[in-house]
Amino acid sequence: MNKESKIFIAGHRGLVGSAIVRALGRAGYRNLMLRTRAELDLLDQHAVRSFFETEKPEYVFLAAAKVGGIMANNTYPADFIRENLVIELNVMDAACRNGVKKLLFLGSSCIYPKFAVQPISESELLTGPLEETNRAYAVAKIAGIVMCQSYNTQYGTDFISIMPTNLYGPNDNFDLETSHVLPALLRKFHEAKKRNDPSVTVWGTGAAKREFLHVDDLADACLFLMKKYDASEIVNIGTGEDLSIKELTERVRDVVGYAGEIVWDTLKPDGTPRKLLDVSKLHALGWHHKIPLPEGLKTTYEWYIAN
Ligand code: GFB
Repeated sequence: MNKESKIFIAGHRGLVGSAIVRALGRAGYRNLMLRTRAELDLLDQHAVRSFFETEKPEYVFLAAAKVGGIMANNTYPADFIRENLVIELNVMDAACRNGVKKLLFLGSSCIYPKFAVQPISESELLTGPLEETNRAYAVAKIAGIVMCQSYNTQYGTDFISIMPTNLYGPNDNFDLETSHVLPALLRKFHEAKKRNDPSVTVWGTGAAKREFLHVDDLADACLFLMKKYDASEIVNIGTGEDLSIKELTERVRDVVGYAGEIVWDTLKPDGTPRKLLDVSKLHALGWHHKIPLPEGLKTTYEWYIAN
């Protein structure tokens, strides 16, 4: 991949895609191909094929996906499996037919079994039952991994799959019903502080543990692996450290500066008890994350206020 290569970032307005665009821009890549949903509907096979035939991208970052937090996944499983399968099928098949040199597919840590051995190494894939709240999404992402591997085997493509842990940062979804926990907490505490609410309600028991990676670190890892990695085996991307939702909640409360109470809504699901990724393969390849959680929380809160 050189500075003039034609690089298509599918999903460039989302949390991950927008971070990849920033990282490519910083690194001097000048030939980025960006299409909004109105310009190119990735669910439309004909449109995707004709885009690849006409524009001939050389490299593809497949960051487009139907994503959401625990409640969105649990409430709209049909949308999650359908849209993700269709996007993967349309983009990967068109990439193969049109000689794309390399494609990077974004998976998710939720592909691993609910009770996977911690920290979760790549070899845990397909060794046990999935977490129920995001089974549909996970199955679609697993299908994406197997598609990459199958196209590599049968057609000699260079499609790589990476599995990021829970992500956060600028351009996240801050909708209280459909977002992930970290943006939801920033917004809940911010609004409660402004309204002088006596308490903030947080979902679940707070006992679940999660690992959080700033999306600018993820984007950096994506560029690194696009250049350095070309095997079919999946690679975990994370920090190697996790904390409980209770600890995260207290940290967010402190960053926002909210003085009221925290109330736990235990009727809401906790989801997977723990999903800490084993990042030894990534470290052995030579990549480490740089943004510590306290710093990432602070800058993401600043971004939220400004935007
Ligand atoms: O971030 P989250 O929705 O995703 O929830 P998952 C993480 C934990 O935070 C759960 C708790 O234990 C939630 O119950 N939580 C507490 C909250 N308060 C809130 C809140 O206000 N909003 C949200 N959303 N959670 C998703 C998967 O699982 O993670 C996706 O459903 C994907 O498929 C993504 O893999 C990375 O980590 O549980």
